[in-house]
Formats: sequence, structure tokens, C-alpha cells
Amino acid sequence: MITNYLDIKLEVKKAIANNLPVVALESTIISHGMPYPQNKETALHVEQIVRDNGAIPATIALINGKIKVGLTEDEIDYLAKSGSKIVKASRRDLPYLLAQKIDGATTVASTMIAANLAGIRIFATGGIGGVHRGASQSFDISADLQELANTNVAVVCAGIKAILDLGLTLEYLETFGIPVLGYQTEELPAFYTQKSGFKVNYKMESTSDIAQLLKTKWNLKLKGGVIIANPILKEKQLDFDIMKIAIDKALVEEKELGIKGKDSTPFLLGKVKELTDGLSLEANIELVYNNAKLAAQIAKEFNKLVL
Ligand code: PSU
Ligand code: MN
Repeated sequence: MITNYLDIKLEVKKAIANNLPVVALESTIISHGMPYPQNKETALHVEQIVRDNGAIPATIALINGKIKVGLTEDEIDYLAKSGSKIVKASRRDLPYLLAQKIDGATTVASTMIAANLAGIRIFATGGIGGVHRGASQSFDISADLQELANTNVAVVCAGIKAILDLGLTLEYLETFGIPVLGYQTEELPAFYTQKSGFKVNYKMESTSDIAQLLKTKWNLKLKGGVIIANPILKEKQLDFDIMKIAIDKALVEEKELGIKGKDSTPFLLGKVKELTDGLSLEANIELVYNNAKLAAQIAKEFNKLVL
């Protein structure tokens, strides 16, 4: 029974049962995406922003053999303090970690799986995984993309992380039929910047238009997710050229050190932070807040339609 593996916090369970808007949140960004104590502050504040915008937050992680949907403050503190000691848990890691009762921080892919099992359709994060640069050699393509191809959850993010190959990621998304929507933008944002040089598939003017699109996609049984790319606020974005230099440097170092697989994304994010004197972390935090707000607004609109 799936319920044997799911542990939904009472507040979240009640919200789902009463058709109230709920926003799923991931935990890899807490344990592997940011240092302590900023990760804890961010995780708690993100939940508050979701509440302030009229939805219930459900941060997701693997705790003691269960997929926990909705964490307590103590659990968030534990994930934040443990950092990289907690296993980064994507789709392939779930059976081992749950069967062995080993705790794990969920990625976009595994958070989507959990949200779907719990009946949550809207999820907010910073950035999704994608096709890494040099993927034609390394084959490094995030499991997040296959999850988006298969699981009915909409992901609000700040576009595609600039450390990735944006062009190849867009091609992959097109192949698997995953719509890439821009919230009030035609340009695909690149995480730290509004600019990327690439276009989204469709510019969406309002949260109700987005909710209508989601409903239409799933009513048609077109399985899979949707990417809602929400640009970082103009006044919070970083300089495109400075970021390019920092990212290129981080990529060279990664190659020299032979870092691969699941360690790649945390390494690159950490290195870029170091090379920008912490500026990238500040931007990362700001864009997550911005996404949490939009996700709560979309969840409200979506629930009006489902009712
Ligand atoms: N975006 C961030 N910080 C992160 C991640 C994304 O701002 O820590 C995490 C997400 O959990 C995403 C994962 O699912 O990185 C992608 O890792 P990989 O490329 O190994 O699939
Ligand atoms: Mn990877």
C-alpha cells in the first residue's frame, strides 16, 4: 500500500481533503543547495510566503522510512544542519532509502513523485535539473526532466539554471512534450538573470491563464508536468556577464576535479557562490521567494477550477 510509505502532515492532509490550495516544496535545495543557516532561514521563510499568499506549504523529505509531506520546524532544522550528510534522493534512490529507513532530501524529481502521490499539483523551487553542458560525452541529464515528462505536477522555477546547457534542455523538454511557460515574459530566465538568450514556448499573462492551461493539459490526459518559468525580480538579478565568467570557471574546476553525477549540481552552485562572494546565494534565495509567491497564487486559481 502506498499509504504505508506516505506520512502527510495533518494540516496538509486536511487542506487536500478540503480542496484548499497546497504548494509542495523540495528539500535538496535545503540540504545540498545552500549553506547553513541561510538554508534554514530560507526554507522557513518560503513556507511563510506560501501562507501569506493564501496556500498551505508542504515541504517534502524522506524521514525514517516514510515520504513526509509537510515537515515540522525541527525536521527542517535537522535537514538544514545535516547538509550534505543527508542523501540527495532522486527517483532511483527512493526504494533503497525507504526500505533501509535512511533519511533523504528530495530533488525536483522525487518531490514531484511525492506531491503526486499526495494529490498536490503545484510545486515551487529555485531551478530544475536539466541537460548538463558536455552531456554528449557525460550523458548527464537530470532525472528531473523524465519526471516532468511523466508526472502531473507543475513546477514553478526561475527558468533553467545557467550552469546547464539551456538550448539542449529546451530540446529535451520539447521532445517529451513538456510546456515551458514564461510568467509575463517571452524570454526564458536563466536563474540568476532575467536574460538567457532563449525563448519560452508561451508567455502567460496571468495566474488564472496558467491554471486554465494546467487543467486543460490534465483533462486531456496529457500526462506530465509543466514548467512555469518566473524571472528573478529585476532589482535582484545578477549581471549576466559576471555570472558567465563565474560559471565557466566553476565548470573548468569541476572537470579538473573529476566531479560527476549527483555531486555536480551542488558543487557548481557552491563554487559559483564562492566566485561571486556570496552574491549568487542572495539571488538564489530571492528567486525562491519569488517562486513561492507565484506558486501559491497559481494553486489558488487552480483550486477554483477543480472545485
Ligand atoms: N536548484 C537550486 N538548488 C538546488 C537544486 C536546484 O536552486 O539544490 C537541486 C534540485 O533538487 C534539483 C537538483 O532537482 O538540484 C538537480 O540535481 P541533478 O542535476 O543531479 O539532477
Ligand atoms: Mn545529473
